[in-house]
Amino acid sequence: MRSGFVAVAGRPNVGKSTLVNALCGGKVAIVSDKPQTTRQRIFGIANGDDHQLVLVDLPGFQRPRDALTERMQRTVDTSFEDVEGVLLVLSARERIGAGDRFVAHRVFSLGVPVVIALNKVDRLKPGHIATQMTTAARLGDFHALHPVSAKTGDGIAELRDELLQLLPAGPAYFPPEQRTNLPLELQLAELIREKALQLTREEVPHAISVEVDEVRGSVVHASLAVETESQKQILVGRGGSMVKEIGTRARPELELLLGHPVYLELLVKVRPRWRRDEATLERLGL
Ligand SMILES: Nc1nc2c(ncn2[C@@H]2O[C@H](COP(=O)(O)OP(=O)(O)OP(=O)(O)O)[C@@H](O)[C@H]2O)c(=O)[nH]1
Ligand SMILES: [Mg+2]
Repeated sequence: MRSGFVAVAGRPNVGKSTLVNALCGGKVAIVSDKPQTTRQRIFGIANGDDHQLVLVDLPGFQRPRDALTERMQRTVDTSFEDVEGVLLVLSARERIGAGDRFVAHRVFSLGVPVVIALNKVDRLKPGHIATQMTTAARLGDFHALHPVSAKTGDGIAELRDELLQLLPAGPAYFPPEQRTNLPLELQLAELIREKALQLTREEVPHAISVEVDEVRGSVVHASLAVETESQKQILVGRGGSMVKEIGTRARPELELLLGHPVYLELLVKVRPRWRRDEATLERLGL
């Protein structure tokens, strides 16, 4: 049996969570086209007959602006201990630049193997991919470099095999049926937040937090908090249309996770400056 942890690092929005889901063969982390989607450390546990690979999905590297983003960056900074390697994720769709070099500088100094995933190569011309691979290769003394598409699955099996090679002999840290470390209520809250992120833009996605207040039988009570009255109006939508749509999109995924039909009750409220409130952040598990 081989087992161990591999941290997943990179700038916001490069596709770390999509990649973790693809490598685990199932959804453990929520995904959106907005940066700073992932706010906490999420394990994606990939089991095989003779291995257990625990991918540690992380927030993107960022310069903290408030208590929330400070906590997010602290999570990143403290998650590189006791890992067998780091998966450094880059987006092939964007210029590999200063932000990536900043992350690279940090992960290449850890003294563990760094595997680079050049993600989002789908629909890119081979010549462009080759150029991006050359740039990526200059980031540091990498162990391996894989062009992949977390979206189409291209290159994922090869990347997974590469990561398995990093694992030493060891026990399974989690029971085989466990997919992630997040408690069930946090998983439910995250799925709801994902739908809210998909449907909002500009500053609104960053101001949303979701808490599951109660799961009683088939009824799930959850509240979405934003920071201002105008954000609340956006999230509620005309005649409640927005919050209704969030519920419609979230419900099938909650049902899949819980394994039974769900009646979802969503409440939208204003919690001024929650991103600066340590007690609230603590309660949200951030
Ligand atoms: N075309 C394409 N898009 C991708 C691919 N992987 C991820 N994406 C998209 O990139 C966006 C960001 O994906 P995430 O997985 O949330 O990115 P992340 O790095 O976890 O982002 P943060 O948690 O905010 O740091 C989403 O819109 C994904 O659908 C890919 O291989 N190809
Ligand atoms: Mg993420």
